[in-house]
Amino acid sequence: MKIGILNGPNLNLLGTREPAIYGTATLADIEGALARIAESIGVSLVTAQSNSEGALIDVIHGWRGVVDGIVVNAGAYTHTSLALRDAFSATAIPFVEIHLSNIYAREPERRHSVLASAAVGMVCGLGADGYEYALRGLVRTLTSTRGSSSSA
Ligand code: CA2
Repeated sequence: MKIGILNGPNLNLLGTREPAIYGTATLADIEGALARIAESIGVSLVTAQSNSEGALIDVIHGWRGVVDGIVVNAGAYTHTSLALRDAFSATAIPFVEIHLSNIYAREPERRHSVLASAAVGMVCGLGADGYEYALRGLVRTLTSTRGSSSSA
Protein backbone atom coordinates (compact mmCIF):
# COMPACT_ATOMS: atom_id res chain seq x y z
CA MET A 1 0.00 0.00 0.00
CA LYS A 2 1.22 3.49 -0.83
CA ILE A 3 0.05 6.63 0.97
CA GLY A 4 0.60 10.27 -0.01
CA ILE A 5 1.33 12.87 2.64
CA LEU A 6 0.24 16.26 1.33
CA ASN A 7 0.85 19.58 3.07
CA GLY A 8 -0.41 22.97 2.02
CA PRO A 9 0.52 26.60 2.42
CA ASN A 10 2.97 27.76 5.08
CA LEU A 11 3.43 24.30 6.55
CA ASN A 12 6.99 24.37 5.18
CA LEU A 13 7.61 26.95 7.95
CA LEU A 14 6.46 24.73 10.82
CA GLY A 15 8.69 24.86 13.86
CA THR A 16 9.86 28.39 13.17
CA ARG A 17 7.01 30.49 14.67
CA GLU A 18 3.78 30.21 16.68
CA PRO A 19 4.86 27.11 18.66
CA ALA A 20 1.95 27.57 21.07
CA ILE A 21 -0.47 26.84 18.21
CA TYR A 22 1.51 24.59 15.88
CA GLY A 23 4.20 23.03 18.10
CA THR A 24 7.95 22.88 17.57
CA ALA A 25 8.26 20.01 15.08
CA THR A 26 9.34 20.94 11.58
CA LEU A 27 7.71 19.44 8.52
CA ALA A 28 10.90 17.40 8.01
CA ASP A 29 10.53 16.06 11.58
CA ILE A 30 6.92 15.07 10.88
CA GLU A 31 7.74 13.43 7.56
CA GLY A 32 10.68 11.58 9.14
CA ALA A 33 8.50 10.22 11.95
CA LEU A 34 5.85 9.15 9.45
CA ALA A 35 8.46 7.38 7.32
CA ARG A 36 9.54 5.31 10.35
CA ILE A 37 5.94 4.46 11.26
CA ALA A 38 5.10 3.59 7.66
CA GLU A 39 8.08 1.26 7.41
CA SER A 40 7.05 -0.47 10.63
CA ILE A 41 3.59 -1.23 9.22
CA GLY A 42 4.76 -2.11 5.72
CA VAL A 43 3.41 0.97 3.96
CA SER A 44 5.34 3.15 1.51
CA LEU A 45 5.00 6.94 1.52
CA VAL A 46 5.31 9.76 -0.95
CA THR A 47 5.31 13.32 0.31
CA ALA A 48 4.60 16.73 -1.19
CA GLN A 49 4.16 20.29 0.06
CA SER A 50 3.17 23.39 -1.84
CA ASN A 51 2.10 26.92 -1.06
CA SER A 52 0.07 27.05 -4.26
CA GLU A 53 -3.49 25.79 -4.66
CA GLY A 54 -2.98 24.77 -8.30
CA ALA A 55 0.19 22.86 -7.49
CA LEU A 56 -1.61 20.95 -4.72
CA ILE A 57 -4.35 20.03 -7.20
CA ASP A 58 -1.72 18.89 -9.70
CA VAL A 59 -0.16 16.67 -7.02
CA ILE A 60 -3.54 15.06 -6.26
CA HIS A 61 -4.12 14.46 -9.99
CA GLY A 62 -0.63 13.01 -10.36
CA TRP A 63 -1.18 10.63 -7.44
CA ARG A 64 -4.24 9.07 -9.15
CA GLY A 65 -3.41 5.41 -9.68
CA VAL A 66 -0.20 5.89 -7.68
CA VAL A 67 -1.35 6.13 -4.08
CA ASP A 68 -4.11 4.27 -2.25
CA GLY A 69 -4.94 7.20 -0.02
CA ILE A 70 -3.80 10.63 1.11
CA VAL A 71 -3.20 12.24 4.50
CA VAL A 72 -3.71 15.95 3.89
CA ASN A 73 -3.21 19.13 5.84
CA ALA A 74 -4.45 21.69 3.35
CA GLY A 75 -3.61 24.61 5.67
CA ALA A 76 -5.80 27.65 5.09
CA TYR A 77 -7.12 26.19 1.80
CA THR A 78 -9.08 23.85 4.08
CA HIS A 79 -11.49 26.67 4.74
CA THR A 80 -11.89 27.98 1.22
CA SER A 81 -10.90 25.63 -1.56
CA LEU A 82 -13.75 23.94 -3.37
CA ALA A 83 -11.16 23.31 -6.10
CA LEU A 84 -9.15 21.07 -3.78
CA ARG A 85 -12.28 19.25 -2.68
CA ASP A 86 -13.19 18.77 -6.37
CA ALA A 87 -9.71 17.31 -7.00
CA PHE A 88 -10.32 14.69 -4.30
CA SER A 89 -13.79 13.95 -5.69
CA ALA A 90 -12.54 13.81 -9.29
CA THR A 91 -9.71 11.40 -8.49
CA ALA A 92 -11.75 9.43 -5.93
CA ILE A 93 -8.63 9.07 -3.77
CA PRO A 94 -9.69 8.40 -0.17
CA PHE A 95 -8.21 10.94 2.23
CA VAL A 96 -7.91 11.76 5.90
CA GLU A 97 -7.72 15.41 6.85
CA ILE A 98 -5.36 16.45 9.61
CA HIS A 99 -4.83 19.72 11.43
CA LEU A 100 -2.27 20.45 14.10
CA SER A 101 -4.59 22.86 15.88
CA ASN A 102 -8.21 22.36 16.87
CA ILE A 103 -9.77 24.40 14.08
CA TYR A 104 -13.14 24.30 15.88
CA ALA A 105 -11.69 26.17 18.86
CA ARG A 106 -10.15 28.96 16.78
CA GLU A 107 -11.38 32.03 14.91
CA PRO A 108 -14.83 31.62 13.30
CA GLU A 109 -13.35 31.63 9.79
CA ARG A 110 -11.29 28.52 10.65
CA ARG A 111 -14.20 26.55 12.12
CA HIS A 112 -15.38 25.14 8.82
CA SER A 113 -13.64 22.72 6.47
CA VAL A 114 -14.85 22.47 2.90
CA LEU A 115 -12.94 19.18 2.61
CA ALA A 116 -14.27 17.35 5.67
CA SER A 117 -17.56 16.09 4.24
CA ALA A 118 -15.64 14.27 1.49
CA ALA A 119 -13.01 12.84 3.85
CA VAL A 120 -12.76 9.37 5.34
CA GLY A 121 -12.14 11.16 8.63
CA MET A 122 -10.44 14.08 10.32
CA VAL A 123 -7.89 14.44 13.10
CA CYS A 124 -7.40 17.88 14.62
CA GLY A 125 -6.03 19.53 17.73
CA LEU A 126 -3.52 16.82 18.62
CA GLY A 127 -0.43 18.49 17.21
CA ALA A 128 2.15 16.69 15.13
CA ASP A 129 1.08 13.32 16.59
CA GLY A 130 -2.13 13.78 14.63
CA TYR A 131 -0.28 12.87 11.44
CA GLU A 132 0.49 9.44 12.90
CA TYR A 133 -3.13 8.91 13.94
CA ALA A 134 -4.33 10.03 10.50
CA LEU A 135 -1.90 7.66 8.75
CA ARG A 136 -2.79 4.69 10.95
CA GLY A 137 -6.52 5.40 10.64
CA LEU A 138 -6.35 5.73 6.86
CA VAL A 139 -4.33 2.53 6.47
CA ARG A 140 -6.66 0.63 8.77
CA THR A 141 -9.71 1.89 6.89
CA LEU A 142 -8.22 1.01 3.50
CA THR A 143 -7.11 -2.40 4.74
CA SER A 144 -10.51 -3.29 6.14
CA THR A 145 -12.22 -1.99 2.99
CA ARG A 146 -10.02 -4.00 0.70
CA GLY A 147 -9.84 -7.10 2.87
CA SER A 148 -7.15 -9.68 2.31
CA SER A 149 -6.20 -8.36 -1.16
CA SER A 150 -4.29 -5.48 0.51
CA SER A 151 -0.50 -5.61 0.50
CA ALA A 152 -0.22 -3.64 3.79
O1 CA2 B 1 -3.92 23.54 12.35
C1 CA2 B 1 -3.55 23.31 11.21
O2 CA2 B 1 -2.86 22.33 10.90
C2 CA2 B 1 -3.88 24.30 10.10
O3 CA2 B 1 -4.16 23.56 8.92
C3 CA2 B 1 -2.64 25.16 9.92
C4 CA2 B 1 -2.86 26.31 8.91
C5 CA2 B 1 -4.10 27.09 9.25
O4 CA2 B 1 -4.33 28.07 8.23
C6 CA2 B 1 -5.33 26.21 9.38
O5 CA2 B 1 -6.43 27.02 9.74
C7 CA2 B 1 -5.10 25.14 10.42
C8 CA2 B 1 -1.68 27.30 8.93
C9 CA2 B 1 -0.33 26.71 8.91
C10 CA2 B 1 0.61 27.85 9.20
O6 CA2 B 1 1.82 27.32 9.57
C11 CA2 B 1 2.69 28.13 10.21
C12 CA2 B 1 3.96 27.70 10.27
C13 CA2 B 1 4.90 28.47 10.94
C14 CA2 B 1 4.56 29.67 11.52
C15 CA2 B 1 3.27 30.09 11.44
C16 CA2 B 1 2.32 29.32 10.78
